[in-house]
Amino acid sequence: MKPFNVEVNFQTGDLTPGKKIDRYLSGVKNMFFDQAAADAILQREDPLIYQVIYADVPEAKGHLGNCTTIIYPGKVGREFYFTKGHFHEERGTAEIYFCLQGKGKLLLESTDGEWAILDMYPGTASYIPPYWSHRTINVGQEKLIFYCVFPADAGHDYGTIEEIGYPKLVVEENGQIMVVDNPKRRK
Ligand code: M6P
Ligand code: ZN
Repeated sequence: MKPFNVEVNFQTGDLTPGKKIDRYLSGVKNMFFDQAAADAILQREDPLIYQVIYADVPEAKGHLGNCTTIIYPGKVGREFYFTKGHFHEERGTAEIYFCLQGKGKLLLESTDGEWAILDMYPGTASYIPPYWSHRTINVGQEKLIFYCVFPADAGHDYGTIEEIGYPKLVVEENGQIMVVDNPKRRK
């Protein structure tokens, strides 16, 4: 394999050349707290919630996967748009998120059940240690754009989060961004 460049556009989040994955509400609906609010939106439209654009890197040991993520501004009920969130299949692998645009929160939970939340704004480089699941949330009015680097063979495990959810929700209450308990959390 030969060295190569990709070009990252800090304003749009485009990564070229790259492979784009679009996540629409219909595909991530079950992750949101307020299912009635999600259904009401889906009656009218199926909004694009986020996109991930991956550089073409082999998913093999020794390589570094990298991508941009663009989360659109919006809410389902009171809950801000977010990524599904995942553990790495290979639990002992870390990741770095470097924020390029917008205002976000990074919600994390470890396999020990400890949780944490970090602010994301242009210039923050968030370190996600091994054994911590991670979800990003756009709490701003603009797109949230960040660049990620991870061991290319880390893999995504969505099942655990789909099953038990996160202990916290990030919602808007009286115009304020609030981190509240998730009443639907299973564990
Ligand atoms: C970041 C990385 C990607 C991940 C994406 C979206 O860009 O962690 O590996 O796919 O966020 O998050 P999710 O896969 O949880 O939807
Ligand atoms: Zn990850």
